[in-house]
Parts: sequence; structure tokens; C-alpha cells
Amino acid sequence: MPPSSLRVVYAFAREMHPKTTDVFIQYGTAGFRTKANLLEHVVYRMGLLAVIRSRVKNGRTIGIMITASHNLEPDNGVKLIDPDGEMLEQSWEDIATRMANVSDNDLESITGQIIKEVNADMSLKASVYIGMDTRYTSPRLAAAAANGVIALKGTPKEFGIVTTPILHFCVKCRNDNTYGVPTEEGYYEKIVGSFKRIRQKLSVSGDYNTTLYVDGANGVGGKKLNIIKKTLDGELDLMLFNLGGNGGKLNLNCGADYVKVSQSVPVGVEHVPYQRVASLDGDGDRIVYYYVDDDKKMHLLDGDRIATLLASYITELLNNCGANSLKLGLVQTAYANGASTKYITEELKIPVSCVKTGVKNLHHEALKYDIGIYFEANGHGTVVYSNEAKNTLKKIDEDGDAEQRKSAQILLDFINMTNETVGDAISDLFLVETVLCARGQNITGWETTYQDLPCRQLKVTVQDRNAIQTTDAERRCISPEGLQERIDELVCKVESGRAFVRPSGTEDIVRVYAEGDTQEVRYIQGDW
Ligand code: G16
Repeated sequence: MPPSSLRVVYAFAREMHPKTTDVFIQYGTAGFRTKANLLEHVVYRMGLLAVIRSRVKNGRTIGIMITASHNLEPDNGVKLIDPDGEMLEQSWEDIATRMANVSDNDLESITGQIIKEVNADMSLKASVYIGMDTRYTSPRLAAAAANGVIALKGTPKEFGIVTTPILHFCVKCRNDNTYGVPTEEGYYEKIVGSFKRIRQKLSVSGDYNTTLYVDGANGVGGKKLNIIKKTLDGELDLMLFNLGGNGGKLNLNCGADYVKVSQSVPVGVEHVPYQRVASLDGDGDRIVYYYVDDDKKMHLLDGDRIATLLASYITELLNNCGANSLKLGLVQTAYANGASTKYITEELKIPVSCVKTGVKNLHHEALKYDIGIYFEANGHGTVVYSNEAKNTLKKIDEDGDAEQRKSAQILLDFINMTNETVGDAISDLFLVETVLCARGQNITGWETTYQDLPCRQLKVTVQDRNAIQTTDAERRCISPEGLQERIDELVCKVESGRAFVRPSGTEDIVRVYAEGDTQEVRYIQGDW
């Protein structure tokens, strides 16, 4: 594409997606997120950037997802997906921020500069997959993204309403056809197909029952489960709630984030004592489980619990098939409950690392292991498996004895059922249900593995959240001066106490986390 053609970049911007605000916007924990009416120019520019990125990657497909995931309906957002289905490479986040904030008048020249800096060959083909969540502002933004792609002569392909993980999956498959077929049907075939295959190898026994209640957060995840439900052949009986009808609002008093942060049951779900419920978030990339007891008390089984459940089951299968040489590790963030970390290191004897919030950070750390399990406590996570791990298991499936082969086959199906590109509520749901079924376990059995330390999370609105800066995987605060000392003073009075503050990268707030040996501690300390 000759440089003179870049004029069209400005023309599209001015005529169709002008920048109408001077509010600075930054590529945060999961892309750009803010009020939907401030985003159209940003999304258009991400269409441009996706084409440049595709050309830098020799024409491999890049993804653009329009979503603000767990945020409430008035917000929206956009994130880019790299060719392997992973989040955008972090060194490009600054480029994205530069491009999003420049004036319309300077857009043409900045685009030209960026093309030079990243050495993009603009004569190559470029392919961009675009997906969106169920927000009413999403179609308009998806159209802006497609216009950005067209302005730089790339080829957009629109997937309509999909979960974020489905789009990640399709991008990966488009660039690596050994992973699967890059369509929504291809996703169901791989994930749900593996679930059904594995279930036929396991008999439903013990305390496990096949009924699962689901809180769909009035978002896309529940809608997709409604499609899947009809194909499960009785292997799992899904009772779906919060599917977006009856005036239910996206993520409002429901969904995984609400359940985890408020530690309350969502509205819109029928509650039967001891019935396990899976709660998804708005774009289907997070999941937590819970149940209520006879006293209507909610018991939460969050991302830490899912991580430990999967880690212990995979370890068991590895032992059974004699593949103990494979290195398995778990990745968490500062939000991980201290009791879970203790259980993983002392009982499961699995190495744990702690990284900054954001699945992009956890994912890369997990890739250092042959089998890396990563979960944020908020229910965002998955498992990644190295080629070495996959090949070892395939070899055992060919050469091992009957017992070893059986475990290797289950593990190979388990791998196939995992969306390795990113945290995926639907894939995680099938993984959890598989483990519970294999163990004949109900949700209270799962809960007894360890006891969470009582914890509390708050959102605090401040004038400038970026005044707070952190270090040590966000566990310590280095600015403003004196804040960490004050936290330390309070925490040292509490048995098993731990607390930290950090600015959110998805909402205009500061997050505060604290845990201690009893829930009452928060009252002793006063204003929690
Ligand atoms: C996104 C990220 C998660 C992160 C969450 C909250 O989730 O993908 O990794 O934990 O935001 O981030 P923060 O605390 O910086 O606001 P989602 O589900 O909203 O995409």
C-alpha cells in the first residue's frame, strides 16, 4: 500500500468515526475500557492497528473483541488478540495507546510513523476477525472496527455475538489448523465433543449429580450454553438462569464478578440448598461456583478452588500414567486466598508463582511449565500444555500398559476440552464437571479440601487512581508515600493478615483486598 493511500485513514476518521473527546485513554488490564460513547474513534483506530499487526505477522489473522466483560452495560471496550489466540503482545500496548489518543488531524502521520517503526510490509494481505458481546453499543463499535480494517485494505471477518474465548479460539485455529476449525461450530465440536467423549469413559457415581444450575450474567455465555445444552445427550443437565430476558441487565447484581466481589448470591437464580451453581461473567471468560446451605449461607468456590481441583486431578492422572517427569506448576495473583497457596505448596506440593493481575501476565508465566495451570481468584483462567507434554502422553497412549493408556487417554481428552488460548468459562465448566464426575464428588466434598481465609474486597473511587503505584506483583505499594506503612501497621495486628491496594485497569476505581484468620477482624479494624 503506497504511503499516499494513508489519506483514507484520515478521511474515514473525520467522516465516520471522529475523535470527539480529549479524555486520555490507556490500554489497560484487558484492552481499552470506558463509557461506550467515548470509544468509537478508539475502536476504529484498533481496526487500523490490527491490520498493521497482521502484516507484521506475515498476514496471520489478528482478532478484535468488542466487550467490557464484567463491567456494567453502559461501559464497553476493545481488545486485540494475537495470532496464537493470546492477548496482544505487551510491547504493542503503548503503540495502541498512542494511536488511540492522537487527534484526527495527526492520525495519518502517526499511522505512517508506526508502520515504519514496526517495519510492516503494507503490500501483504491482512486478516482480522471481529467479535462482540451482547451490549447494545457493540454492533456500532464492531462496525467501526471493520471500517478501520477496510481503511488499510485488510479483510475483516465478522463473527457477530460470541464469547471472548470463542473469538480467541477461532483466531488460533485460523493460524494453526491443527488446533481446530475456526468457527463457533468448530469450537463446540472440540470442547463439547471432548467432554462427551470423556464422559463416556467415566461412569457417573458417588455423590456427583448431573444437574448444574448456571447464572449466565445476562450475557453471551448463557446464550451459548443454551445452544450447547441441547447437544449434551443427558451427560449434564443444565438449568440456565439470567439469559438476558425478563428485564435482566448485563452483570447487574449477577454474574461471576458480582458473586465473587460481593460474596452474595446473584438475583434471578433459583436457589436449592446444596445444588451447585456456576456463575459466568458477561462475555463468558470467567466462572466461579457456589452453593447455599440450609441456612441460606452462600459458599463460594472461586478461581483458586478451580485451579486446585484441576491441578490435583491432572497430577493424579500424570502419576497413573507414569508421566511424572512433566513439570507442572500453578500461577496465581495477589488476590489468591492465602489458604489456597498453602494447600497447593504444602499438600499438593506443586510450585506456585505470583504475578500481576491480568490473564496476559498469568498466561506467559504458565507457559514456563510443561503443564501450567493459571487462575485468578475471580475465576479467570485455564491450563496450558507444552508440546513436550502432549507428545509424552501420546507416546504413553501408544506404548503404555492398559492402566497407563487409560489415564493418558483421559488426559488427552482433557487437553482437547481446554481452551488453551485464554480463560474460558464454558471450557472451564466442562473441566470442573469432568473432575467432579471422575471423583464421584459433590460440591461440599470439593469444598472440604481446604478452608479459605475470610477475605474482603472493596472498590474505592479516588480522584486519580494512577496515583497508586505498586511493586512485588502488586502486593506492595510504592506511592503515595506513607500508604504502605499504614497498611503494614494495620495488617501486623491481624493473625494471618494480608492486605494490598492497586489501581484497577478496567474500571475507574482503586481495588482494596484484605484477608485475616476471622471475618470479624474487619470490624475490629473499624472502617472495612
Ligand atoms: C479483566 C482481566 C482480568 C482481571 C480483571 C480485573 O477481566 O482479563 O485478568 O482480573 O479484568 O482487572 P482490574 O482489577 O485491573 O480491573 P474481564 O473478565 O473483565 O475481562
